[in-house]
Amino acid sequence: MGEIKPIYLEEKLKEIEDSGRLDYRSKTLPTWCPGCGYFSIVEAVAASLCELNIPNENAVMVSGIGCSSRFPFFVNTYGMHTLHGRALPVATGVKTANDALTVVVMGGDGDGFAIGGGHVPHAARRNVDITYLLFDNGIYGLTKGQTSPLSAVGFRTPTSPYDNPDRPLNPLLMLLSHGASWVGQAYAGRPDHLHKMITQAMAHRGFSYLHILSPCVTFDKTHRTYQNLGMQVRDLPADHDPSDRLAAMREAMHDETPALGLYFSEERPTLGDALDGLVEKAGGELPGKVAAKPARKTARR
Ligand SMILES: Cc1ncc(C[n+]2csc(CCOP(=O)(O)OP(=O)(O)O)c2C)c(N)n1
Ligand code: SF4
Ligand SMILES: [Mg+2]
Repeated sequence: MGEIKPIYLEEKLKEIEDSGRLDYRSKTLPTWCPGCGYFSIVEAVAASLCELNIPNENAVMVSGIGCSSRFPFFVNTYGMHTLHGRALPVATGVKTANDALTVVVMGGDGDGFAIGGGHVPHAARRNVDITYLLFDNGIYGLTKGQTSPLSAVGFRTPTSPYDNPDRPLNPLLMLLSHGASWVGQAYAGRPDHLHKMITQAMAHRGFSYLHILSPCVTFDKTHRTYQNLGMQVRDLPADHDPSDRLAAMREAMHDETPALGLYFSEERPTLGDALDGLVEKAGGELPGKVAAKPARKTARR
């Protein structure tokens, strides 16, 4: 058995300072409730931007409306806090206008699968080269705890005082069938794994969808709690083949015991590639691509 070492606060603070990831946090501190799962997501995104050495001015965070969608305020990058459910089309425009940018979309389960649900299939099938981080707390947090399309059956909320009778959607299965070229799942209670998954999702060329399970500690005391999720989540089987879409769909069917990890990944032309091809076919000239700023010389980790 390996040696167990205590972690001292001073050492931890020094490690965080030396890592360089604080450069990706803004001076605005998150306004989330203490204990909200979203804190580990902002930490993980900052760590991934740092690890991938993405210049702050080359990254754009685009969100909708919700507690989760406050995210762009808390990172030191460009950001757009758009309309409820409309982050994906805005992000598609940003990426299409300037392919050199790293565009990350974030939002809640209500934002993405209720009001914004119509946009998800199209971003996936067109393989827009952006990353979509879906913060799934199974509830409308910002508006004080109503059911969302991802709420569990039997969940009692202000909009379901006699228990929620509606079967939740299965977002992983949907994204796999819509044609997303990268699909994964992580849990806010496993921050190291979450960070690895976000890094992989951002590094993928094409539409990457990361489903992040995250407790709303204020409005859900019974279902998606740290205690319940801690017992439910498992890793994808070690022999899972992420190039096999059908195998990924079979795994996604086990939504009672959600598996964490990379479900599916494939390389295929992006929307940007298709548009460039279209310009060429029409005999037009491609405008000079805006050059990406060079990555920082050394990763400060
Ligand atoms: C067009 C429109 N409809 C409704 C609302 C009210 N509203 C704001 S956030 C929200 C849902 C938030 O839930 P979710 O997207 O899951 O994010 P969370 O707060 O849980 O992170 C709703 C219904 C709104 N702001 N705009
Ligand atoms: S209401 Fe829920 S989702 Fe919103 S910040 Fe508080 S704990 Fe997080
Ligand atoms: Mg929510």
